[in-house]
Amino acid sequence: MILSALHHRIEFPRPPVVMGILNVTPDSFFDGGRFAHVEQAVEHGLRMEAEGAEVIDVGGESTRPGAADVSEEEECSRVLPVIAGLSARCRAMISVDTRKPGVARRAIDLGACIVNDVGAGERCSELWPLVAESGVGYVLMHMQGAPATMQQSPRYEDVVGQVKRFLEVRMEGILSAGVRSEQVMLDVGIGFGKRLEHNLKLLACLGEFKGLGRPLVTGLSRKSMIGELTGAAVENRLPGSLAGACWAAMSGTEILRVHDVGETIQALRVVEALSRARLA
Ligand code: HH2
Repeated sequence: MILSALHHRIEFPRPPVVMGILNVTPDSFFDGGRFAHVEQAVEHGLRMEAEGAEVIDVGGESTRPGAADVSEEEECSRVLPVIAGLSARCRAMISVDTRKPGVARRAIDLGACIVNDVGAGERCSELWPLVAESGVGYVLMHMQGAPATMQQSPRYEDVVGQVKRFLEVRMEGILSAGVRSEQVMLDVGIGFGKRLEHNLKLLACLGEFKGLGRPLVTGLSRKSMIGELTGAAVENRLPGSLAGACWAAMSGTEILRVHDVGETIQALRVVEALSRARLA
């Protein structure tokens, strides 16, 4: 399976790609406000690259439950200088975590080669043609509802079946908008309009999404499901995040979206060595 994002090409199977999270927001649930200055943010991106991140995911709008919308101009003013600074200095792929076609377009002009669309294709009529014409990679993530209200009463009859069907239908839409399947990654959207039981079921059944034939992105780093399971506050959720990352890797996730790059890579190395030893 090939992932193609502008001039980058990754061939799977191989050990998971680590996508380092770089939020330049005042209010992200873990790193909000930590990288308020462009230089600090760029340095953090370079640090994650040095630790082994192959993708740096730059976000300018928090999508934590209850988060307020941010205007396009505000989002651009947060992410674009950081993307420009990173593209001048880092070799990792730069991803822009945005739901807005206008932000995505300007980020691509400055060197972003992946659009991470947690909006689940809600603005697909503008976003998908942009992805098709530019050749960037595209993460299609499932979300029920919108960040402001998504955790109020998420409901599913069959969460795995419904999320799978959603991703299948959206994949068809993407392809008919002219995007090549090699550009697409899929994400079940842990925590986006889902209760703990839904998140657990999706993670337990990640293998069922392998049949969709595209690389899976999984993001559970420090999320509230870990707090619900352990009682740990967000700053103490690294052990739970590492356990979740190892589980996702063993279930076949190709790309892991994490805050703690060096620690995750160390954990993944152990999983990889054990998987190899089992086959030897
Ligand atoms: N989770 C968050 C943001 N973007 N993108 C993908 N593809 N998958 C995810 O699970 C995902 C995502 C939320 O986490 P974070 O960026 O750390 O927080 P916030 O939304 O508060 O900025």
